[in-house]
Amino acid sequence: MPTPDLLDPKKEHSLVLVKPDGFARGLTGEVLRRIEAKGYVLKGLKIKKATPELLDRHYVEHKEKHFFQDLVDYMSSGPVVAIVVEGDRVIEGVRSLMGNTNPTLAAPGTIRGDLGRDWGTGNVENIVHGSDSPLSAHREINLWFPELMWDEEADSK
Ligand code: DAT
Ligand code: MG
Repeated sequence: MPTPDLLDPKKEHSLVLVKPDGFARGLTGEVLRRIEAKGYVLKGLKIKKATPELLDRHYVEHKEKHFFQDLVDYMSSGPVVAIVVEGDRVIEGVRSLMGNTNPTLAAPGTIRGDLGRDWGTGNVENIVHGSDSPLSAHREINLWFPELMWDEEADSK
């Protein structure tokens, strides 16, 4: 059994980030409020200034995209709030709460739809990140919260 401060691997988790624009605009509480109001449980929370190295690994699937450099510059421009959220189908649920990647297309009622600003030239700001699959969530939580990860290999020895 995992000890209480480690994540229970039988439960679903998502890695959420309040990005530098969200943090700077004082929207951390608003993002947390929506997550908690939905019934999800917070399992980890920290403020962190992400290094380009961490972001390189976090956004590895976007390395070849045209917007990658803008994305890394923006994500390392100020502190982010990193959160581990737990709940049934939380990965899908947080994606629903966030809304479309592009804030202009995101539906009203979603975080990006209500609070995100239009993507002007070179602007990639959209307030929040949420893991898009169990595999990504595992990889991302390992990057941002290694101290919460249950070492399955060590446990089976
Ligand atoms: P999401 O954050 O909804 O999972 P994603 O993983 O496709 O979206 O992209 C990661 C981030 O990269 C996204 O939050 C903002 C930026 N981004 C994505 N597509 C973009 C585009 N076409 N132009 C500029 N930035 C983009
Ligand atoms: Mg993504």
